[in-house]
Amino acid sequence: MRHLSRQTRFSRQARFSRQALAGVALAACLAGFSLPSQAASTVVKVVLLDPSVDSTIKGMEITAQPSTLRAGLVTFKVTNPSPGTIHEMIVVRPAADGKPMPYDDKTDRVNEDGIHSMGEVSERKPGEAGTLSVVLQPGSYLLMYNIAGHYKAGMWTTLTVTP
Ligand SMILES: [Cu+2]
Repeated sequence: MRHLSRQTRFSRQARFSRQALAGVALAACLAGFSLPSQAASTVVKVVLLDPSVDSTIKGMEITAQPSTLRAGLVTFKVTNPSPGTIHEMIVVRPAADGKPMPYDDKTDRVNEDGIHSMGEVSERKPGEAGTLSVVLQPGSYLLMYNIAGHYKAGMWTTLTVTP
């Protein structure tokens, strides 16, 4: 039942997109120019969170909006609203076999030699922001922090890129 309603919603969205696209194409024709072959980059807003930002947060968190997006050029706009803690964001392509990130207990960090990093916004000070633009192919990605202890405290989230 739930599956059916999700499918219905999807086909509605697909229909809407086609109509919207037709409208844009018509507007472009009327204005006398053609559509660019590549869509503009998708913006993903990323917020780095810990209990000093919101006391309901137990460990550490990272939020991404949207968390599902189309393949192509993606621009991550990362903010660290924490009043006292440095945070960062690394975009990682997880192993295809679903193995967990290789962890080094001595440094309390993910071993970056053992992961496929697509780029990062490194070590933002409290209140700082940063931007990363990267071309993402369809697949699953992790957004994570790798400052000592942060990944283990829950500072990661998933990103789904569709064709
Ligand atoms: Cu962090």
